[in-house]
Amino acid sequence: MSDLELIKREWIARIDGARDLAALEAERVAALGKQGAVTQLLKTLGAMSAEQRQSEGPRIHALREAVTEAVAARKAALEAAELDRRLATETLDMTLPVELGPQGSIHPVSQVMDELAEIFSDLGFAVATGPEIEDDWHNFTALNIPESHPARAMHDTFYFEQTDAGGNRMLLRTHTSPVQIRIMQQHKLPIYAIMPGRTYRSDSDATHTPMFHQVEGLVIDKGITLGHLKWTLETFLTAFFERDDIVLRMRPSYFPFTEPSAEVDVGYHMENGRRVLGGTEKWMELLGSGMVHPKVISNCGLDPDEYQGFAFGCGIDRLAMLKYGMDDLRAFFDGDMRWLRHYGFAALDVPTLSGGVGA
Ligand code: 2U9
Repeated sequence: MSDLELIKREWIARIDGARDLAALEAERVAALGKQGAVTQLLKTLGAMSAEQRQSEGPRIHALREAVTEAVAARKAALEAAELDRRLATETLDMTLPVELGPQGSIHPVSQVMDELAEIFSDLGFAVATGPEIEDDWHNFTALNIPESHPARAMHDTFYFEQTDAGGNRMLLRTHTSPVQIRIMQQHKLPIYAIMPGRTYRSDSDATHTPMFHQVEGLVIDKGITLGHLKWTLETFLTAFFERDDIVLRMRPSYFPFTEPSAEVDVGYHMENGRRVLGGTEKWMELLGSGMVHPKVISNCGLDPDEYQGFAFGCGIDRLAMLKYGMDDLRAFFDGDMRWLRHYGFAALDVPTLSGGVGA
């Protein structure tokens, strides 16, 4: 056996005997590094005669190749063994509970909607919803707002390119009232329902956002009077604000869909610079309301001489601000985690009348 063959066997034995990646790297440097034994042998080629180089050159290069291959093979074997070891020892128990607590929270608007549903279902009202993309008839005409009516301009409506069957452009509903129209058209009487939901108007400042939330209420039955309306609103606001001293004041007003119409003010006072509802010291406007206009009742195929009703409307975002003390409506829709953590509610904080709706 030639010297080079002996050297090769010796290095391959050393490389195969390396117990881990660090030991293997040390052998690689000892053989193939700048000062390594195999590298030194390669350097001897420079001092050889041309004939010697021709015979020794390929043998020494073959030695370097064999040693390089041995290092790569050993490295692959050691890495595979290391992976097997980790796979055998590192386990992930998928049945373990996640350590983090719940991260999300209930948005105040959702919380108020739940509170409204709780209060009104206790009074025998259903909760109804309907489409946010509406046609002209359901959003305006049926509500006694014909095409030339100035109230249309006041609604700052978002229109679509598409038209309804009558050639009118479809729109984003400007109030939840079209839901009431659809319910009345079904003729399942009497009707006791609230309609909470998203509404849209092209308006934006500290107290207006292009999308906002409204709740409207509708009662259609026989013998309904303004007295029923006032009692319903008082009972609702007393439960919602969790106070016994809520006082309402109704002022004559005008809405095309109600006759007579009344704006409803609620008494409040100041506590530590904050408006607190209750008492009769100061007044703020909170709701719009009235007796459903006979034309609206007949537009839905009902006889206004037989059926009467009342309706009211209120901003849900405003109710949330008054109850929970926020002062800028725009923050409601920013998705800021700090705001949501501060004003949000725990997922299991379901409002109940017995626990106090906002408990
Ligand atoms: C039908 C008949 C009558 C709903 C009503 C109001 C008065 C009202 C505003 C309050 C603040 C909307 O969010 S707001 O800008 N609403 O003042 N809404 S009566 O009357 C109806 C609705 C449907 C069929």
